[in-house]
Amino acid sequence: MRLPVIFLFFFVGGIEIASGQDGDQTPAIGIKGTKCYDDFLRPQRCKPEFENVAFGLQMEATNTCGDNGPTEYCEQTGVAGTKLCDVCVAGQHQARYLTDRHNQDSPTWWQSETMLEGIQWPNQVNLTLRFGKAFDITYIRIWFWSPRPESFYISKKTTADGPWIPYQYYSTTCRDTYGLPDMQHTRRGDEARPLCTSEYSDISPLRGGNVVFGTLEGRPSAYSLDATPELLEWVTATEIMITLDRLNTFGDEQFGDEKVLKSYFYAIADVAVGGKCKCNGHASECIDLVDDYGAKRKVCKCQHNTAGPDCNECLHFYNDAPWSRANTTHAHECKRFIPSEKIATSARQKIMVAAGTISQKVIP
Ligand SMILES: [Ca+2]
Repeated sequence: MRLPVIFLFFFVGGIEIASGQDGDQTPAIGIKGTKCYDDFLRPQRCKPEFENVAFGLQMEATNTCGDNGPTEYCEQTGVAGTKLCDVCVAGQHQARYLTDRHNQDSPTWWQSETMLEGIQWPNQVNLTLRFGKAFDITYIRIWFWSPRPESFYISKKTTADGPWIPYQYYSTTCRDTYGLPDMQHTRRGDEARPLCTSEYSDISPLRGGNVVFGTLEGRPSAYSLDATPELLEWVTATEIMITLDRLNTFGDEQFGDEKVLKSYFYAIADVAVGGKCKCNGHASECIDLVDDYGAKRKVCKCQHNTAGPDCNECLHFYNDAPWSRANTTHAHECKRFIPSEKIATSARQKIMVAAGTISQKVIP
């Protein structure tokens, strides 16, 4: 049974939190960025617009129906003994359909091979999405075209060559499969850790079930995000991976009937990632940069005399103070560096003035 659409949004230091599990909308996309200077040209914290970071990005799948030759699959109708079968051929349900324009009336979808080809625990299917730079992620929404899995999890990277960090587990068997308790909240001071919930792992609905992972949901310090470095790091990702571990079944696969095995597979119509290009409060937009090899990637259009892909350093000669992230009360604009020799000369002259060895007039 489909549950009503429930999305809760609240603003915490400029980051929106989405929650709720069943719904057809992609929430909050399109919120405009904020300006880096006010009307009096004073620097202020700024952010790029809120977007679906996944849209149009090619997701990679470790398994796709049709890639190893035509794959017959049968649809779950929910009625025993009644199965409509079809054949998936190469290109028909490829991974690019995970992140194309989502039309819920006639969706396109990615689909795996079936249980007959060995798709089931402990064999995994991984779906990977690389952003090419850091983003502040608010939610990840997965719109299933098959029943939701019995067990799957989301992980992320925060640097290109860093490790995969678990983000969220979904399982009816949290303890047995992932060694975690089934819970939906963290404790204050221990908030950057993944949770496991069994709430969204039923075999029903057979089609159209959503899972929305709000990165700050159930984390007490979400209300003071700016003052919580571990959560600022928690929402940061350069790539995400969805690992599909175990299919949901009606238990009828144990008899080995081919038609039954062909009726179990993963299918996903849309993956949306709501977030903002991470610029540490120093840019109001991200722009596409084409490298020498023609590859396109996003970089922040840095303001406040900052530089780097995430405005994560000061411009050359603007190191008067250490680089810092902008916050609601202070933009932490990088200031022009005054060479130490000049400072030393100035200090020396002040000492000489104090000592009465030179006149005040000679000091510029
Ligand atoms: Ca699609």
